[in-house]
Amino acid sequence: MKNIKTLAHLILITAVAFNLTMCNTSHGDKRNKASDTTMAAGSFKNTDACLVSVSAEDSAKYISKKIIVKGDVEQPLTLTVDSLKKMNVTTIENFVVVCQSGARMKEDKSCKGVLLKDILEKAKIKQQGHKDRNFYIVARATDNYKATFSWGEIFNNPTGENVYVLFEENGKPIQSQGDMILISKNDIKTGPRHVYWLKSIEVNRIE
Ligand SMILES: Nc1nc2c(c(=O)[nH]1)N[C@H]1C(S)=C(S)[C@@H](COP(=O)(O)O)O[C@H]1N2
Ligand SMILES: [Mo]
Repeated sequence: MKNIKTLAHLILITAVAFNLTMCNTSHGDKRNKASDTTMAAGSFKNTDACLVSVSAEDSAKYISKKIIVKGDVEQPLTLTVDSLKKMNVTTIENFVVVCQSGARMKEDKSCKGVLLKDILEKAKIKQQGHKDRNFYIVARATDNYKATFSWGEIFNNPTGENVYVLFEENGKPIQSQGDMILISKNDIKTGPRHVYWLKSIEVNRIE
Protein backbone atom coordinates (compact mmCIF):
# COMPACT_ATOMS: atom_id res chain seq x y z
CA MET A 1 0.00 0.00 0.00
CA LYS A 2 2.79 2.38 1.01
CA ASN A 3 4.66 1.54 -2.22
CA ILE A 4 1.65 2.28 -4.39
CA LYS A 5 1.23 5.61 -2.66
CA THR A 6 4.89 6.48 -3.15
CA LEU A 7 4.67 5.51 -6.82
CA ALA A 8 1.54 7.61 -7.32
CA HIS A 9 3.28 10.51 -5.63
CA LEU A 10 6.29 10.15 -7.91
CA ILE A 11 4.13 10.09 -11.04
CA LEU A 12 2.32 13.20 -9.88
CA ILE A 13 5.54 15.12 -9.21
CA THR A 14 6.96 14.07 -12.59
CA ALA A 15 3.78 15.14 -14.34
CA VAL A 16 3.75 18.52 -12.64
CA ALA A 17 7.43 19.07 -13.35
CA PHE A 18 6.94 18.13 -17.01
CA ASN A 19 4.01 20.48 -17.29
CA LEU A 20 6.08 23.31 -15.89
CA THR A 21 9.04 22.67 -18.15
CA MET A 22 7.18 22.37 -21.41
CA CYS A 23 4.99 24.89 -23.14
CA ASN A 24 1.81 23.60 -24.60
CA THR A 25 2.06 23.35 -28.34
CA SER A 26 -1.65 23.69 -28.96
CA HIS A 27 -2.23 27.39 -29.15
CA GLY A 28 -5.99 27.49 -28.97
CA ASP A 29 -6.59 26.22 -25.47
CA LYS A 30 -3.50 27.47 -23.68
CA ARG A 31 -5.17 30.45 -22.07
CA ASN A 32 -8.16 28.50 -20.84
CA LYS A 33 -6.52 25.49 -19.34
CA ALA A 34 -7.02 25.24 -15.60
CA SER A 35 -3.80 26.13 -13.86
CA ASP A 36 -2.11 23.61 -11.62
CA THR A 37 -1.38 25.42 -8.41
CA THR A 38 0.79 22.64 -7.01
CA MET A 39 4.36 23.68 -6.29
CA ALA A 40 6.82 21.62 -8.28
CA ALA A 41 9.49 19.58 -6.57
CA GLY A 42 12.15 21.95 -7.89
CA SER A 43 12.36 25.70 -7.60
CA PHE A 44 9.75 26.61 -10.21
CA LYS A 45 6.45 28.15 -9.23
CA ASN A 46 3.30 27.49 -11.19
CA THR A 47 3.53 30.99 -12.65
CA ASP A 48 6.83 30.04 -14.31
CA ALA A 49 5.05 27.88 -16.84
CA CYS A 50 4.32 29.27 -20.30
CA LEU A 51 0.90 27.90 -19.74
CA VAL A 52 -0.23 30.27 -17.05
CA SER A 53 -3.97 30.43 -17.40
CA VAL A 54 -5.25 33.94 -17.75
CA SER A 55 -8.96 34.52 -17.80
CA ALA A 56 -10.42 37.20 -20.07
CA GLU A 57 -11.13 39.19 -16.91
CA ASP A 58 -7.50 39.00 -15.72
CA SER A 59 -6.11 39.80 -19.11
CA ALA A 60 -8.25 42.93 -19.24
CA LYS A 61 -6.79 43.88 -15.86
CA TYR A 62 -3.21 43.52 -17.18
CA ILE A 63 -3.70 45.53 -20.37
CA SER A 64 -1.57 48.66 -20.41
CA LYS A 65 -2.58 51.72 -22.43
CA LYS A 66 0.78 53.42 -22.09
CA ILE A 67 4.49 52.80 -21.80
CA ILE A 68 6.72 54.91 -19.59
CA VAL A 69 10.31 55.36 -20.72
CA LYS A 70 12.35 56.23 -17.64
CA GLY A 71 15.58 55.93 -15.72
CA ASP A 72 18.87 57.33 -17.00
CA VAL A 73 17.28 59.39 -19.78
CA GLU A 74 17.21 63.11 -20.40
CA GLN A 75 13.65 63.11 -21.66
CA PRO A 76 11.34 60.62 -19.89
CA LEU A 77 8.48 59.67 -22.23
CA THR A 78 4.94 58.39 -22.00
CA LEU A 79 4.05 56.50 -25.16
CA THR A 80 0.70 55.32 -26.44
CA VAL A 81 -0.41 53.62 -29.66
CA ASP A 82 -1.15 57.07 -31.07
CA SER A 83 2.26 58.48 -30.26
CA LEU A 84 3.98 55.41 -31.75
CA LYS A 85 1.98 55.87 -34.96
CA LYS A 86 3.57 59.32 -35.32
CA MET A 87 7.07 57.85 -35.23
CA ASN A 88 8.95 55.90 -37.91
CA VAL A 89 6.68 52.83 -38.32
CA THR A 90 7.91 49.53 -39.79
CA THR A 91 5.80 46.63 -41.05
CA ILE A 92 7.16 43.23 -40.07
CA GLU A 93 6.06 40.14 -41.95
CA ASN A 94 5.66 36.56 -40.71
CA PHE A 95 6.76 36.99 -37.13
CA VAL A 96 6.65 33.74 -35.15
CA VAL A 97 6.80 33.49 -31.35
CA VAL A 98 8.73 30.38 -30.33
CA CYS A 99 8.95 29.43 -26.67
CA GLN A 100 12.25 28.40 -25.13
CA SER A 101 10.89 24.85 -25.25
CA GLY A 102 10.59 25.07 -29.04
CA ALA A 103 6.80 25.32 -29.07
CA ARG A 104 5.35 27.66 -31.68
CA MET A 105 3.12 29.97 -29.70
CA LYS A 106 1.89 32.63 -32.11
CA GLU A 107 2.24 33.64 -35.73
CA ASP A 108 1.65 37.13 -37.05
CA LYS A 109 1.22 37.42 -40.82
CA SER A 110 2.10 41.06 -40.43
CA CYS A 111 2.55 43.50 -37.60
CA LYS A 112 3.51 47.13 -37.16
CA GLY A 113 5.88 48.75 -34.73
CA VAL A 114 8.61 51.24 -33.91
CA LEU A 115 12.27 50.41 -33.24
CA LEU A 116 13.25 50.41 -29.55
CA LYS A 117 16.38 52.21 -30.74
CA ASP A 118 14.29 55.11 -32.09
CA ILE A 119 12.41 55.32 -28.79
CA LEU A 120 15.66 55.40 -26.80
CA GLU A 121 17.13 58.01 -29.13
CA LYS A 122 14.08 60.15 -28.50
CA ALA A 123 14.43 59.76 -24.72
CA LYS A 124 18.22 60.31 -24.96
CA ILE A 125 20.23 58.06 -22.69
CA LYS A 126 22.25 60.17 -20.24
CA GLN A 127 25.72 59.33 -21.49
CA GLN A 128 28.44 61.22 -19.73
CA GLY A 129 31.10 60.69 -22.35
CA HIS A 130 32.44 58.54 -25.12
CA LYS A 131 33.15 55.58 -22.87
CA ASP A 132 29.90 55.77 -20.89
CA ARG A 133 27.99 52.98 -22.64
CA ASN A 134 27.38 50.37 -19.98
CA PHE A 135 23.62 50.56 -19.71
CA TYR A 136 20.98 47.86 -19.53
CA ILE A 137 17.44 48.35 -20.70
CA VAL A 138 14.53 46.51 -19.12
CA ALA A 139 11.20 46.09 -20.93
CA ARG A 140 8.64 45.38 -18.22
CA ALA A 141 5.00 44.23 -18.34
CA THR A 142 2.16 44.81 -15.90
CA ASP A 143 2.47 41.20 -14.66
CA ASN A 144 6.17 41.98 -14.01
CA TYR A 145 7.36 39.75 -16.86
CA LYS A 146 10.50 41.38 -18.26
CA ALA A 147 13.21 41.22 -20.89
CA THR A 148 16.68 42.79 -20.76
CA PHE A 149 18.87 44.37 -23.43
CA SER A 150 22.30 45.94 -23.28
CA TRP A 151 23.38 49.25 -24.80
CA GLY A 152 25.79 47.38 -27.08
CA GLU A 153 23.09 45.11 -28.43
CA ILE A 154 20.78 47.98 -29.31
CA PHE A 155 23.28 50.55 -30.56
CA ASN A 156 26.20 48.52 -31.84
CA ASN A 157 24.79 45.24 -33.09
CA PRO A 158 22.27 44.02 -35.72
CA THR A 159 19.88 43.14 -32.85
CA GLY A 160 19.21 46.87 -32.53
CA GLU A 161 17.59 46.81 -35.97
CA ASN A 162 15.29 43.99 -34.86
CA VAL A 163 13.83 45.09 -31.53
CA TYR A 164 10.44 46.71 -31.93
CA VAL A 165 7.52 47.92 -29.89
CA LEU A 166 4.46 46.65 -31.75
CA PHE A 167 1.06 48.30 -31.70
CA GLU A 168 -0.74 46.37 -34.43
CA GLU A 169 -1.03 42.69 -35.39
CA ASN A 170 -2.59 41.44 -38.62
CA GLY A 171 -4.15 44.80 -39.38
CA LYS A 172 -5.79 45.12 -35.98
CA PRO A 173 -4.93 46.80 -32.67
CA ILE A 174 -3.34 44.37 -30.22
CA GLN A 175 -6.16 42.98 -28.14
CA SER A 176 -5.75 40.67 -25.13
CA GLN A 177 -1.95 41.23 -25.08
CA GLY A 178 -2.34 44.97 -25.55
CA ASP A 179 -1.87 47.67 -26.08
CA MET A 180 1.81 47.23 -27.02
CA ILE A 181 4.23 44.31 -27.28
CA LEU A 182 8.01 44.39 -27.38
CA ILE A 183 9.68 41.85 -29.69
CA SER A 184 13.26 40.88 -30.49
CA LYS A 185 12.90 39.50 -34.00
CA ASN A 186 16.32 37.92 -34.47
CA ASP A 187 16.52 36.07 -31.18
CA ILE A 188 16.97 32.31 -31.67
CA LYS A 189 13.80 31.71 -29.61
CA THR A 190 11.54 34.73 -29.85
CA GLY A 191 9.31 33.81 -26.86
CA PRO A 192 11.58 34.95 -24.00
CA ARG A 193 11.98 38.56 -25.20
CA HIS A 194 8.39 38.85 -26.41
CA VAL A 195 6.88 41.11 -23.75
CA TYR A 196 3.15 41.65 -23.93
CA TRP A 197 1.21 44.02 -21.62
CA LEU A 198 4.30 46.23 -21.95
CA LYS A 199 4.21 49.07 -19.41
CA SER A 200 7.75 50.44 -19.11
CA ILE A 201 11.16 50.70 -20.67
CA GLU A 202 13.79 51.38 -18.03
CA VAL A 203 17.32 52.55 -18.72
CA ASN A 204 19.92 51.82 -16.05
CA ARG A 205 23.61 52.61 -15.91
CA ILE A 206 25.91 49.96 -14.54
CA GLU A 207 27.85 51.77 -11.85
N1 LIG B 1 3.75 39.95 -19.98
C1 LIG B 1 4.12 38.71 -20.29
N2 LIG B 1 4.75 38.48 -21.45
C2 LIG B 1 5.16 37.22 -21.77
C3 LIG B 1 4.91 36.12 -20.91
C4 LIG B 1 4.23 36.41 -19.69
O1 LIG B 1 3.98 35.53 -18.85
N3 LIG B 1 3.84 37.70 -19.42
N4 LIG B 1 5.31 34.85 -21.27
C5 LIG B 1 6.41 34.73 -22.25
C6 LIG B 1 6.61 33.40 -22.78
S1 LIG B 1 7.28 32.26 -21.71
C7 LIG B 1 6.35 33.08 -24.10
S2 LIG B 1 6.78 31.60 -24.76
C8 LIG B 1 5.66 34.04 -24.99
C9 LIG B 1 4.39 33.42 -25.47
O2 LIG B 1 3.73 34.28 -26.32
P1 LIG B 1 2.18 34.08 -26.65
O3 LIG B 1 1.43 34.16 -25.36
O4 LIG B 1 1.82 35.13 -27.60
O5 LIG B 1 2.02 32.75 -27.27
O6 LIG B 1 5.36 35.27 -24.36
C10 LIG B 1 6.29 35.72 -23.39
N5 LIG B 1 5.81 37.00 -22.92
MO1 LIG C 1 7.85 30.47 -23.06
